[in-house]
Amino acid sequence: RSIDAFKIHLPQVAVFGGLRLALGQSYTLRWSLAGNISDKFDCYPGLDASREACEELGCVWAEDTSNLDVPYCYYSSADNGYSITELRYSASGATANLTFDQGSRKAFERATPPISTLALEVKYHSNHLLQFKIYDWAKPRYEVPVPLNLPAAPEGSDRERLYDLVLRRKPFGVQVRRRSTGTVIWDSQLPTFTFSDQFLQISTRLPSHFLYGFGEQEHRSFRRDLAWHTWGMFTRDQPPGYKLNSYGVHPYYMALEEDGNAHGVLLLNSNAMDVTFQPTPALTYRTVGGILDFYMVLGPTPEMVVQEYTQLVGRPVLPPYWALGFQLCRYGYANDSEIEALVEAMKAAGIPHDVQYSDIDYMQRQMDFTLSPRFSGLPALIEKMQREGMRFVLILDPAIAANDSHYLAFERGLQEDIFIKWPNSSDIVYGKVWPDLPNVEVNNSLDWDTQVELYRAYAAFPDFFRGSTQRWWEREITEVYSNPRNASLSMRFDGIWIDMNEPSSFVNGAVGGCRDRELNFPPYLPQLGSRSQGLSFKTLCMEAEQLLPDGSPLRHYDVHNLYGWAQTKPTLDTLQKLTKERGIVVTRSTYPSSGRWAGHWLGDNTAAWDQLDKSIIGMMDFSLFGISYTGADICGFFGDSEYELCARWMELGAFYPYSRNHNGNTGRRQDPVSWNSTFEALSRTVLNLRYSLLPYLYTLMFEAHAHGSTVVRPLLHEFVGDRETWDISHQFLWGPALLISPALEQGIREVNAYFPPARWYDLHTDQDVGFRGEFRSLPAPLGHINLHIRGGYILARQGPANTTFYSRQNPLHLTVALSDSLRAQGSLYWDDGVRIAAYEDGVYLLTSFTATQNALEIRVLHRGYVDPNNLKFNQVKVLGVASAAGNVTVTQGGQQIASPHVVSYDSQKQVLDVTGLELELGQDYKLEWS
Ligand code: MIG
Repeated sequence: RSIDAFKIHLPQVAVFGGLRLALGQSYTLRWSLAGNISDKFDCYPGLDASREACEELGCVWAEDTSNLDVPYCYYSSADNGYSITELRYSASGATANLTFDQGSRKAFERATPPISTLALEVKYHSNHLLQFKIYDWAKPRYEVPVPLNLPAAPEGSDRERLYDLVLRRKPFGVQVRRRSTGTVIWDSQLPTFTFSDQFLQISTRLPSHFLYGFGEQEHRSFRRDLAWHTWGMFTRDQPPGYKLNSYGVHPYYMALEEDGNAHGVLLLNSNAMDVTFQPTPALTYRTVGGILDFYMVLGPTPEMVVQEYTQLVGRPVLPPYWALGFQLCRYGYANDSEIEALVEAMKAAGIPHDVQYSDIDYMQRQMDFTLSPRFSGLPALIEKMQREGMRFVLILDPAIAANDSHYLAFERGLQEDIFIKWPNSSDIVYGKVWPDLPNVEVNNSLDWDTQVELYRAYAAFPDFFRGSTQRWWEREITEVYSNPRNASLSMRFDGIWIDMNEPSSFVNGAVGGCRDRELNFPPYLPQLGSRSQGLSFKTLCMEAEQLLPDGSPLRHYDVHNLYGWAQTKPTLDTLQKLTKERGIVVTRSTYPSSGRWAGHWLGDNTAAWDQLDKSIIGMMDFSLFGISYTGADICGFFGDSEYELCARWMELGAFYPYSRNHNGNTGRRQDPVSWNSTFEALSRTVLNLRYSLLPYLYTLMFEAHAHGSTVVRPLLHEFVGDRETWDISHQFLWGPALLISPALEQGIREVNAYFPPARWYDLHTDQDVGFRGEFRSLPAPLGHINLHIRGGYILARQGPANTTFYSRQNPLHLTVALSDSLRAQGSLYWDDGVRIAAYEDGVYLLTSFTATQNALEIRVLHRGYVDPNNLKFNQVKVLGVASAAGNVTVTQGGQQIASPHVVSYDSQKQVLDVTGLELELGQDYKLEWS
């Protein structure tokens, strides 16, 4: 029944009277908001609307000059023209038909006729996972060929499901409620819903204003701003910039409900799309093809949402241990001697340096699988570095030069029919990327388009969906690793960096242009920028044809967003086959599930202060997407870095999981040995600190891989009960236990940091900070990054060294940070650092640590690996011990053992420090003190 609200004299209070709700009965109250501008759904998105055009669509025109972002043209009624027929519920979901009432065409439906009958399928996959899918009832349409891990048969039970589904018949809508609270987390019964061949639109009301995720886009705060913004999603070679859609696509969000429960929603669609946020709160997806295939996970905690999402799309790869070391790269090294000199200088300065790269400079005319004469010493240099414990990563681009008559990679690609062609044609779609024509002298002073025209070769694009392409790719890479024609050219790389795989092209569409207007300029062009170029801006024509392994054709239009995704797994497979080690692939373009095989750097940022906090937000976004090995180019890619900026960036970058200083080819040098000795010292200090924490970081990487937890962890993931954390963008955690509060602005020597409600210890001084649940200004002189350990946790640490090859042989130690209740726990995952599938094969060691105020227990949970270096814990430091402690005894299996150690207690710091211990890794121990 419905009642009216009446307003009393208090502003913004609605009172509902005369209710008569009987105690002991359940009710839901729902009320409508009259004339609320935030309730307007845009009826004329992305175009230049006018009153006439709007009214012709059957919508309402109202110019709102108070806020230019509010749509002028909006839907006037709730109807969307679709209604449910043939509804059938089953124990594990529902099916229905959606029928369109041709009489009710409005808005986009006038231009693009809606499909008259749609099929709706709802599946309760498990207690926390729900799928609903809307597609053409009569005719198969393109569906995303990315495999998800779905239970073969529905799991869980009706009784324990976290959600309830309500289907609204007319107008059609899906509502999902969290059963425990009644909160409606999804409600698409809205006028926007429509489904035509090239325009699919669906909106949902959101349960709160706390929305996170969607990518890859630069945005200003971790929490998305719902004040009328539209964000495009289409993979593009687009350096980070506000509101621009960059390299990858993740149509995935996490939302918090008002009570802190969290859920995640994936739209499995790979067409060009955009999403509009509005303060209703609501959002609207608009995509130009495919179907609407939604997956919802119900947490209920933010961390569980990531675990459930990565269970669905696949868990993040476990990088080799060395990949957690510091890495150096630049575009524009002149020759191998320059790299060698850099490596020597880093060594001489004693700055940790595990991984060195070469960018496309090593190639001849920027052609894959070739070696420039300027880099003829590279094969030997790589091996020399490896003998010293370092690792080397090479870059590869997808586009293959097509103008050389004797370029093997192209010839063999032709033979094996691997390149993307025009539809129904045997002609290759040629673009242009980096490969240069033979016999040209490049004049860099010419403008870009002229250079592309004069110097760049035609380039063909391998279609990584095909089995033939995967085999070709493997063979070409193998011949770089072991050159069958000249063994001395073999380059024994340890990792592969795949760039330009959006795919990027320097001509729009193809040399000579595209042919199919409908596909390159669909009736609705998502808000991606560069309207005049349509979808083929900086990439291939949308009509270009790709093939699935079974030979069925796909339009680039549908699979554009999957180009980098399709290249990633074959690259990792090849790398592992060659090196027989885990290795790393770092990819620029990603899609849901890319994290299973690769890490991601955040692309061509600029050497500017505003990029520091953007990198934190970017990494936190990718944590939600299940890609945990991430980081930005430290000190900035474009432009000249500057001393203080680069110094602060080294401090922050030391806490990127993927810690690489990478530079564009025009800026000044920015590696740690390019400044002065103070800079070197600062880099050394912060990287040594990073290295000392690598056992903890590696354990987090393992947990992400095994259980899907996050590594770079937003504060709200640990403290969702504290609403202050829902808005924190400038600090992050490593796992549950280490709070990182970097300095992000020029000239500042203090950082205003938030301390969530827990006990916190300064990592540098071991002291309890003595405050919580508030912002505090902390000293942050240059060279100092604020780091705090959370009470209740134990960090495994290890002495640093110039490379992880050596640091892995150093003694281990434990930092035990006691909680308020004087307890702490932690764990250490350890394996040989490189073995493929070490965890899956059980060839690892997992040790747990549990402490109280007078005891520490070290217990091996899984003993599948024995470290050859005879590693020992030689120090245990306990923070927060309030009264004098001493008299340490060590027992094993209940028997006290003689064990060397020295005890000290600092009453001012409240730290018990036990040194000189010799506790073997892989053994159980109990330490007790009085
Ligand atoms: O068109 O390989 O993002 O890291 O240094 C630029 C040269 C191509 C873009 C990558 C960047 C890399 C650069 N590449």
